[in-house]
Amino acid sequence: MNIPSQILTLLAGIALTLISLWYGQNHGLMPVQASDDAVAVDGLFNAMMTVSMGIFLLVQGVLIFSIFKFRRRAGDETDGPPIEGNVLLEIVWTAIPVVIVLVISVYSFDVYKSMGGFDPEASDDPGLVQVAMMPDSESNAAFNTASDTASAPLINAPRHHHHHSVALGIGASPETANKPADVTVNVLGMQYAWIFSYPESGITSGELHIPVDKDVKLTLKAQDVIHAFWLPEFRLKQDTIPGQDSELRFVPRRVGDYPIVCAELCGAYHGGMVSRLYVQTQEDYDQWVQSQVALKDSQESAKTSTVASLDAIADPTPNMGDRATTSPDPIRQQISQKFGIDDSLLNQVQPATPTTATPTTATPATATPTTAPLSAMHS
Ligand SMILES: [Cu+2]
Repeated sequence: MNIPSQILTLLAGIALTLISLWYGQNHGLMPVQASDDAVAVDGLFNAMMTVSMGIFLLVQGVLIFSIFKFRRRAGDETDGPPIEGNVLLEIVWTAIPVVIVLVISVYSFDVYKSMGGFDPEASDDPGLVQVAMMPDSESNAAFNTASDTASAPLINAPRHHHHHSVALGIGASPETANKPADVTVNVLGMQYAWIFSYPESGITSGELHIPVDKDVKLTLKAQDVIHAFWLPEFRLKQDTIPGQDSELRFVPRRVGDYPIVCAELCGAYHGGMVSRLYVQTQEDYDQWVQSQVALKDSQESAKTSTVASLDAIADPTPNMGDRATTSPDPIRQQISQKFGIDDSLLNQVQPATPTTATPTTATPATATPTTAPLSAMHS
């Protein structure tokens, strides 16, 4: 049975297409999709993988086929035929990549737009900014004399409209445009940590918690050098730049915890600049916020008592008369006199025994931590 070469070529083309289409969907190179942005980005990535696989198989297939088909036979000492150029072939293999690149550019533009990359809040109109940044003296003067006076306000107008800090990054998607985000978190990148603060509840955390299926806006700042806030499972990455805010706005779609990575070599411990993102149900998220608020309150009261204790220790006016009256314990009185330690300090280390203590000194430091050392000092 002799199959014509056209049929064989057609079959090879069909096989190549099917393998490429399958591989484009099953390459397994991406982590889970935790946001709508991830689905959109993966669509683009899979399309590029499909095309790449097709080209790879075509080129390698022709190469391997030629190695066998056109190999030197035994006893053949002749030169190959002198082939010089083929205009049609040149046109075809230039046109195909041009079409591929154009399609991918339009597709990627569309994906970027759907993610919110062209949100006016997030990425400002660069044309207006450039005009506003032109040097006053020469360029504007030249521009003004060359054009009619009506166009002059157009040049100067952007300067007044861009006093607010211009954000970079992924902003509101076309669906969420003109709507405030459900949750806003301020992200501060520093050598070598991410700090997350929640303006609504006033809490600060080293890990990021957000509720699932909610429109989340992260405002990104950098304290020292450029970092990059990268959420691989969300297909989102944005530089944080000192002095210029950037933004990431997205909707988490999958409950779970995910790595947060710094993707900009920012110093010696850049590799350790990792944190976790917890996407939680609304109930779990609310519970976490409440626990953090409670933690913050308890930390603040502890801080206050520590400050009061430190104030008492730092008080530079020990009084001999007071010491005698507030220190009836003879042993402590001896220590106090011998080493010149104020008795109120000894009181903190070892409260006076109940039998000998007077009411003013017997107040245990733990009962009312904010006032006990002070009252002992000033009694
Ligand atoms: Cu970093």
